[in-house]
Amino acid sequence: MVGGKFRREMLKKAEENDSRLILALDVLRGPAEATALSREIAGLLSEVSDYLSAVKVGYPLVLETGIGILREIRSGSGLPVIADFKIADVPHISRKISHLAYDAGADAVIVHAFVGRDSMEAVVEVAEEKGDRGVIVVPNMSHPGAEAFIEPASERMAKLAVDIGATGVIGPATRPDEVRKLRSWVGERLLILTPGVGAQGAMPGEAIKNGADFEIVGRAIYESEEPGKVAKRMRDAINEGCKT
Ligand code: OMP
Repeated sequence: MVGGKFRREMLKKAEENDSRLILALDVLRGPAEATALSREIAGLLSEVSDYLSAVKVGYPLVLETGIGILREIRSGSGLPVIADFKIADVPHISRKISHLAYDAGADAVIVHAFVGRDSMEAVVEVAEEKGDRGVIVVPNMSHPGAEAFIEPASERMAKLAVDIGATGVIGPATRPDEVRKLRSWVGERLLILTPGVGAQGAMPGEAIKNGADFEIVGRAIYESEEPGKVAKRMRDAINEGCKT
C-alpha cells in the first residue's frame, strides 16, 4: 500500500489537534495578487490550522493562484496538503499531473477510479518514486448526480482501489449508507475521506459513525465571517456526532 508517510503525518496531526476535520480550500475571497494572496491565506490558516488534520486544495484555487500555493499552504499551516486534481486521464498524462503536484509539495493527490487500473497505477508508481506520497481514489461522490453512473459501479471501483494499493478513498458524507458499504469493500487499511458536510447538507460526525476516518468541509468554513470559530465548532461537532 502506498502513502504510509502521508497517512502517518495526517493521523499525527489528527491526534495533536484532536481533529478528524479536513479543510477544503477551493477559492479565494480576495484578489489573487501576490501580497494580498499571501495575507489572505496566511490569515485564514492562522485561524483554522489548530482545528484541522489536513488541507485539501481544489482546482479553482490552483488555477487562480498557481501551483506554488500548495507549498505555501503546507508551510503556512504545517499540515499535510492533498492536491484535489481529481486526475482522470490516460496513464502518461495522469503520471505527469501527479508528478507536478508532488513536486509542488502535495503530500497526496486525488485520482478518479472510473479511468481504470492503468491510469491509477501510473499515479501509484509516481507516488512511490516521490517517497511514499498518498493516492486517494474516488469510487463515489457526494452530489446527487453521482447516483446515475458512479454509484452503481462504486463497489468495483472501491475494490480496484484496494487492488492497486491506494492510500484511501473518497466517500459521500451525504449518503452515510454508502460510506458503510465502502468500509465493507475496502477493509480497515484504507482511509475513507468524506466530503459533503455543511454546505451539502451532511451532519458532522455522521460519516465517521458509519465507518469514515475524516470529514471534509469547505464553504461552511471558508465562506464564514469567523472561520476559526466555525472550524473549531465543526471539529467539536464531528467529535461529538461520531460518539452518539
Ligand atoms: P463544500 O461543499 O464547500 O464543503 O466542499 C466540498 C469539497 O469536497 C470540494 O472541494 C469538492 O471538490 C470536494 N468533493 C465533494 O464535494 N464531493 C465529492 O464527491 C468529492 C470531493 C473531493 O474529491 O474532495
